Amino acid sequence: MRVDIVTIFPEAFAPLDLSILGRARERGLLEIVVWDLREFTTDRHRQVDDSPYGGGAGMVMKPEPFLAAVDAIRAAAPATSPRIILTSPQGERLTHALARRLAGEAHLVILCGHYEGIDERVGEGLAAEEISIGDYVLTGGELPAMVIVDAVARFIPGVVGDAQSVEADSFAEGLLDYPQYTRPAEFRGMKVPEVLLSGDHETIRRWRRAQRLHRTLVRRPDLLRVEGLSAEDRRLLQEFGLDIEP
Ligand code: 9D3
Repeated sequence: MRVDIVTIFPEAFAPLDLSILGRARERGLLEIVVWDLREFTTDRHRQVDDSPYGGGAGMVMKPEPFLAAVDAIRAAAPATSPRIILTSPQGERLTHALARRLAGEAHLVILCGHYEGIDERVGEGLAAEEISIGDYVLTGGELPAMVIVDAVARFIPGVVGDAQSVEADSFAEGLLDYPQYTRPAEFRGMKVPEVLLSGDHETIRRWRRAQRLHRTLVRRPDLLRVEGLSAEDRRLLQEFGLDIEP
């Protein structure tokens, strides 16, 4: 997959050189090109923003540099027809499902918003889709762009070592993860649950599922389907003393 990112802060994307994404890029599974929006201005002051028509506080990002940047990206990758994404607090919320759909594309272009936002005609002229990463206010679209790349890249075959872990991921199944422990068996008076030391793999499997159900009921009931739990899941919670009122 190829991802082009257009931003006024190209240096903010250094984290994409590290860790799992850095390795995916080295291995050619993921190509990321970061473009400096200011390079696509034509005026002496390299101005990327201007005051809003109709008045009001703050500045709005001008349309021309974004369109010129996308023209340059299309010229650099003429074989693909990229899906164009605008980072925006007004966008569709990024979810596991949306990330997986985006991972099916050969080419994404992400335009990072700043200030009060981007001139509306950018999205219109490019038939772009707007994406938000959640209901909290950030200072710009750079972190959202990196979050989108990270969430999408995990679905590219080979990026995450264990392909099974991608599909078993908590949000794929609509359940949170069970608690994890490693050595030592006792740490500052806190013991690893006995069942995990038992070597009884079937009981461990059922304990872990009960933990996942319990945590999801308590912390994220919104993740559970309207029908609620199956009778079998209820029995599992009871077995480990984790049942809660429906
Ligand atoms: C929604 C608030 N806006 C109304 C006055 C102003 C505004 C605040 C913050 C406009 C842009 C921003 C910068 N945020 C993003 O560009 C952004 C974002 C976010 O703030 N939260 C979650 N996802 C995203 S994607 C882009």
